[in-house]
Amino acid sequence: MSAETPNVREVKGYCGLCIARCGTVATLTDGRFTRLDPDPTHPTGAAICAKGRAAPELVYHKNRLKRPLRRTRPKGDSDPGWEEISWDAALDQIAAAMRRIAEQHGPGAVAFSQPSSSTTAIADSTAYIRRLMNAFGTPNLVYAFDLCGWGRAIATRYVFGVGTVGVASGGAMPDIAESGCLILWGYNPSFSRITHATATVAGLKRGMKLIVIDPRNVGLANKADVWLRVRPGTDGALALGLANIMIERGWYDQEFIREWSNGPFLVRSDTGRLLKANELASGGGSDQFVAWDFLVNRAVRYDPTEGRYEASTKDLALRGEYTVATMHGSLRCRPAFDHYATLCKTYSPDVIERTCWIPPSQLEQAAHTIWHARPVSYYAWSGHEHHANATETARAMAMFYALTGSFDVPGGNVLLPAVPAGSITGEDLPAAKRLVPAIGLVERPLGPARLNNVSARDFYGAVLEGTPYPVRGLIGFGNNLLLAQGDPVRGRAALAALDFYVHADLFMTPTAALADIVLPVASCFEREALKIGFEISADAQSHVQLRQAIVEPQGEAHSDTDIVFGIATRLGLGEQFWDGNVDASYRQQLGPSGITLEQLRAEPAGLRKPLATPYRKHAGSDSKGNPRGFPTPSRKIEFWSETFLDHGYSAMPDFVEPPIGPVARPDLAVAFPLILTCAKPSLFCQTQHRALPSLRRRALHPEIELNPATAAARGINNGDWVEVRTPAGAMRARARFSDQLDPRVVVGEHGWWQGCEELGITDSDPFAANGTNFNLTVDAAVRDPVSGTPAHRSNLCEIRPVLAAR
Ligand SMILES: Nc1nc2c(c(=O)[nH]1)N[C@H]1C(S)=C(S)[C@@H](COP(=O)(O)OP(=O)(O)OC[C@H]3O[C@@H](n4cnc5c(=O)[nH]c(N)nc54)[C@H](O)[C@@H]3O)O[C@H]1N2
Ligand SMILES: Nc1nc2c(c(=O)[nH]1)N[C@H]1C(S)=C(S)[C@@H](COP(=O)(O)OP(=O)(O)OC[C@H]3O[C@@H](n4cnc5c(=O)[nH]c(N)nc54)[C@H](O)[C@@H]3O)O[C@H]1N2
Ligand code: SF4
Ligand SMILES: [Mo]
Repeated sequence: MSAETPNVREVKGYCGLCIARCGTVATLTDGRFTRLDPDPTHPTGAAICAKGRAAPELVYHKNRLKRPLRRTRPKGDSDPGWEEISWDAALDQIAAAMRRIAEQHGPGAVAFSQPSSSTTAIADSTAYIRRLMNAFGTPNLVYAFDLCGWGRAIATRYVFGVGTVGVASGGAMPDIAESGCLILWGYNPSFSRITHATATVAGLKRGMKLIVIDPRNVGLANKADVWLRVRPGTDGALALGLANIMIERGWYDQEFIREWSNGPFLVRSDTGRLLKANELASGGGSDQFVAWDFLVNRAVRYDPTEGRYEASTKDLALRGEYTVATMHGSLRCRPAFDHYATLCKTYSPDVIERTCWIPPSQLEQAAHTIWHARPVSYYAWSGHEHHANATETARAMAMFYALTGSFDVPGGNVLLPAVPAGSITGEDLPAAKRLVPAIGLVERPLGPARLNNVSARDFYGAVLEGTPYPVRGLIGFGNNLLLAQGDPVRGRAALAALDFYVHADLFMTPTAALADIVLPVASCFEREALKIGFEISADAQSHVQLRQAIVEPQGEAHSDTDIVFGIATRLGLGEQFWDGNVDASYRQQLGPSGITLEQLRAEPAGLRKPLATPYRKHAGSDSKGNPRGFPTPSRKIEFWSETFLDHGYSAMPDFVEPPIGPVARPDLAVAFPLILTCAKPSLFCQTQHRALPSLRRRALHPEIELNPATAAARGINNGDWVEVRTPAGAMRARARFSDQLDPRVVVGEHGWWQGCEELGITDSDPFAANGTNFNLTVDAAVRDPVSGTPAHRSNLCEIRPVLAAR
């Protein structure tokens, strides 16, 4: 080839930078990664975003970490005195520190951390990180799960037994292609998951109805049939209010509720607990529930082990009050659904108008559209997940959704099929059977700690106060705690107080800067990864791909997977890590699929393993010939949760006002009259990517969106720097006017700290009130009682103009 003709090569793969995982074609020019484009033949390859297009800038950025570094000066010193060390030395020191801490305090005193896989490529390695934790013997994984995943994927399990959204956890995804009506609830896929946005636009073209529930008119809101401009933090009330209209109008699938929910179960009016069959005068099992047949006026027993009633379900009462003959005499009882309907009734349209700031006509229009345009699907994300009432909001949404009867039908939220795959997370390893309870489990037994996930605040408590037991070490795979979480000052103190902290990342961040050892990580374009299923549809789920490394890692960077294997080997756990052979781990995962590693290597674009989608799987039979039902204690969708009651929570998801809000704290609202919420930017992922000039040029500084009238009352012009102050702290941002926003609400952005040298912007101090760290304004002590989710949204604030940023 002559010097003038560049050697151009294209490599198919997918972009790992965010949850969309877009199918891509990378161009290499003379061996250098120069472009990323969509791969239209890929199930997620219709388009890519600006961040994806900036991938070469990310890969070759001069601030990338390139060699392992060791701190030589004390934490707290403004200069850490980073010294380059070899990988061997780094891994030896990590293993030695882990052993030392485990000997002194037990392996649970070594916590791990990772970033969210929705905002990074850590999904390449999460199963290996979990396996290392299980092999070593610690349950404590610190990450933003309480803020991201809990609401949509786990809280809803207390209703459906499965997540209603988020297939990664086996949840039911919106089948947008077949939906009659889609609800985007506090979710803006135009910015955050373009694969869902393109599917929505295609749906709108064929006449699908769209409901957007968001304080902002953003993304697809202006194309929606109904845009509900909800007051931040009141989505739980809205879900109950929508359900109220649907129940009042008879717009709900009674047959489905009767057959597949625990709505018919009788609740004793004296104790407020579900009536059990062994309490009946006619007798029955202590684990059996009781419903009422209103035609023949008698109690009907239900056996959850078989998932069957003793008689036909067609006349089971959902409403009303009945007198039941029991061992203790006559008892008044009402079906659980009657309790739910009564709760919903307290959220009448005028209450919703006062609570959520949504006019009755719009509420009615939304309920009407939802019922008449079935099948309905929905996806709810950060808009409802970042509040101190996230769990009950998610449950209320799930119950409202159950009314539509669209669960697991074509066009509803569907439990998509998956290519069979082997698990490698290592729950069966010897040390995994002896784990101490994860931090936070005792305080919140139904929360994320149940799945061995630890919130930042609880982790800080374990380090600083030794509660519930001391944590002395942190093995960090990314995660930018000090920018992503509230209480950054306390977080800094906790990280500095650790006996040992290693952090693996692409860039030096304020969080990484507190580590003893920093490891350079290869970006997803510099490493291989296996992905089985692409989540958004049955077709996407059938796609299996071994993503190739497009270029060599920068400097001495390694993949997170290699780092896990390196640590495991040094700890003497190599045998539990396929003797260090990553390929063998791929083979174990692929085993049940029938696809071989060789086939995948030969086909970088990926392979399809065609999958059929059975619907209404709850109506199918289990191995004993019983109706499969739902994986809840009652095998039914639970409108009434005895599990919640047993743990001191309410059986039904009543709405609780945001703890720092105008209704709960009118005293604070005097000095802080505005409601502060936030949203993700389209050009960056969370706290990342501000150093990439092509992106930063388009968004130089954080913004705070506010109504022009709100600004005028405070002498603020569009573009002015302002101070945003809450009872917890302050930050600065530039005013951006939006006349569609309620004048009582302002919307900020988090994640700003990183400079961009090419544009002359320096890093900002994440701990200074005149800096740009939104999470200084968050009081992380304000938390959801079930999940510990801190209220990053629906805070109170005041805004005033300031002369300059800093
Ligand atoms: N106020 C406010 N706070 C929020 C949110 C909000 O909307 N508002 N959002 C919340 C949500 S939803 C989430 S998920 C969290 C996110 O918080 P985190 O999960 O901490 O995610 P990021 O802040 O994006 O930081 C990711 C870090 O991982 C690094 N990284 C990227 N890719 C890799 C990789 O492949 N390997 C390794 N080892 N490191 C990598 C990045 O360089 C970066 O330092 O923040 C939460 N905090
Ligand atoms: N470009 C980009 N893509 C991303 C990310 C990113 O940072 N940037 N992060 C990834 C991650 S980890 C996540 S979690 C997802 C998040 O994806 P989304 O959930 O779409 O993220 P947000 O923009 O934080 O929140 C969605 C909407 O909630 C609205 N909102 C704010 N408060 C409320 C409220 O009280 N109620 C309701 N109903 N709505 C409210 C906001 O105005 C916003 O439009 O995106 C993923 N993809
Ligand atoms: S939306 Fe952008 S960042 Fe996310 S996977 Fe697609 S191209 Fe990558
Ligand atoms: Mo997230």
